[in-house]
Amino acid sequence: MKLYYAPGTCSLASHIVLREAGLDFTMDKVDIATKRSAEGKDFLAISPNGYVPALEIEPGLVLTEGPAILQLLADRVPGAQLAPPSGTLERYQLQSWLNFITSEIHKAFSPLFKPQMPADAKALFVEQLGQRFDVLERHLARNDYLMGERYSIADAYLFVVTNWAGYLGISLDKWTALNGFRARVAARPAVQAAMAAEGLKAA
Ligand SMILES: N[C@@H](CCC(=O)N[C@@H](CS)C(=O)NCC(=O)O)C(=O)O
Repeated sequence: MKLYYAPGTCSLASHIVLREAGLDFTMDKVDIATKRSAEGKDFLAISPNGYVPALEIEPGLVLTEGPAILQLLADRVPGAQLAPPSGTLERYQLQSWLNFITSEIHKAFSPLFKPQMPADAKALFVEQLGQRFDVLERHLARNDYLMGERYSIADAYLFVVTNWAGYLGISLDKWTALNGFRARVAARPAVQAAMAAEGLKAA
């Protein structure tokens, strides 16, 4: 399998899970501005939306969309217990979290990286993020991880998107349970190895 990635972006969640699951993989770094990969590929021919992550499962077979990739990776190695089995209520709960992260958090952060976005629009997204963090805070005050006691692919994804607060100068200090969660995830060897491989500072 080959992961198309850009350092520190949402593709880091897939990278972490590849390592957590102990899968064999290679990586090709994508320049998301030019849509060229380090191996010289035209990324738009691989992933028509031009965004990472994209997972080449085998030559010519590519899966896009982070939450789908994360679930495929978890399902490839059931023994790693990174996602409950398909068809169970727990699996739907995991999908609920993945959807919450992707639509309510990931995509509220995205406009904050755009220089052309007006400051007052950015302030609205920061306010919305704060409301979502309040809900996460209450959940993580009672649970070590999103799914309760067991770490899952949703935790890797939440860790990655909340990491962006640091890049943007948004303080997470008031959300102490969220910070405790982030520290637990940051301490995982797979997370540290993935971040180091992408040239990122430890969270
Ligand atoms: N819906 C996609 C969104 C992926 C996405 O937003 N990727 C960002 C990095 S976090 C990206 O590659 N942006 C570059 C672009 O859109 O041109 C997913 O969930 O996988």
